[in-house]
Amino acid sequence: MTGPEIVILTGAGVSAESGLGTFRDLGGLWTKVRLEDVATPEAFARDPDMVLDFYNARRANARAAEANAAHHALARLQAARPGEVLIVTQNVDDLHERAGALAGADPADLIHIHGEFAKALCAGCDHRWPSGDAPMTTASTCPACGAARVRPDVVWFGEMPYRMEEIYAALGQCALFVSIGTSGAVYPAAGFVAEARAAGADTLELNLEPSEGASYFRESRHGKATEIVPAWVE
Ligand code: BV8
Repeated sequence: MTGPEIVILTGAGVSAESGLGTFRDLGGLWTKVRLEDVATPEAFARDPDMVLDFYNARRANARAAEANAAHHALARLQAARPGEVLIVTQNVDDLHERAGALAGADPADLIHIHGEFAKALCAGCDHRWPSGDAPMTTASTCPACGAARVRPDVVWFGEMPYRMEEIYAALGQCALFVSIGTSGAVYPAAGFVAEARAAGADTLELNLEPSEGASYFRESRHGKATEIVPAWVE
C-alpha cells in the first residue's frame, strides 16, 4: 500500500471537551449566528469588520484551549505508525498539531480541509502567512502585496475545501475510514464515508450520537470523544 492505511475525519465534537463549541448541536454556533452572515465570502465583502471580529474572538478561544484525551490518543496512534494514519480535520483550531508535537507525530499526516486559524490569507493575492496573536482588522495589510484585505485562512461556504485531490486519493486506497465527532452535515466531507466504502474500506463512526450519515458506517460507537477515542486507539 502506498498511501495511508487509515484515514480519520475529525470534526467539532473532537474539540468540544477542550471547551470549543460545536456548530449544529443545541446551543451550537450556527444556532446563535447565521452562517450566511459570518462564514461566506459575501458576508466578508458586506461587513468585513463584523466577520473579522467574529473570527478574532474564536481564534482567541482556540488559543486558550488545550488538546484533550481524544487529540492525544490520535497523536499517539500517528506517532506509532508514521505515514499510515492520515487525519483530515474540519476543525480550524490547532489542537491536533499541539497533541501531535507532544507525541512525535509527523505534521505531514494532518490535513486541515477547512483551513486554520493559525494562518492569515490575503483576499487580494491569495498569499498565506502565520496570523500571530494580534487581532485582524480591516487596516491589517498583506506582507506580500500590501493590500488591506486580510482574512482568516478558513474555507467559507461556497469556497473550495483544501487538498481534495490528496484526500480522495487516500480515501480510494485506505483499508479503514474513521469519522470522529462530526455531524456529517457539510459537504464534501460528509461524502467521504461513501467514497471510502465504495473503494472497499471498512468504516467506523465514533460520535456522541448517530450522525446524519450514520447508516453509511459498518460500525458506530457512541459516547464522549475523550472516552471512546482512547478506547478505540488503545
Ligand atoms: C464546497 C470553516 C464545492 C470556518 C466551515 C446547498 C446550498 C448551498 C450549499 C450547499 C448545499 N448543499 C451542499 C452545499 C455545499 C456546502 C454545504 O455542505 N452546505 C451544507 C450546510 C448543506 N459546502 C460548501 O460550501 C463547501 N465547499 O462544497 O465547494 C466542492 C464540491 C465538491 C468537491 C469539492 C468542492 C465548503 C464548506 C466549508 C464550510 N466551512 N467552517 C469556520 O469554522 O468558521 S463549516 C463548519 O461545519 C465547521 O467549521 C466544520 O468545519 C463543519 C463541520 O461541522 P462539524 O465539525 O461536523 O460540527 P457539528 O457541530 O455539525 O457536529 C458536531 C458533532 O460532534 C455532532 O454530531 C455531535 O453529536 C458530536 N459531538 C458533540 N460533542 C461531542 C461529540 N462527539 C464526541 N464527543 C463529544 N464530546
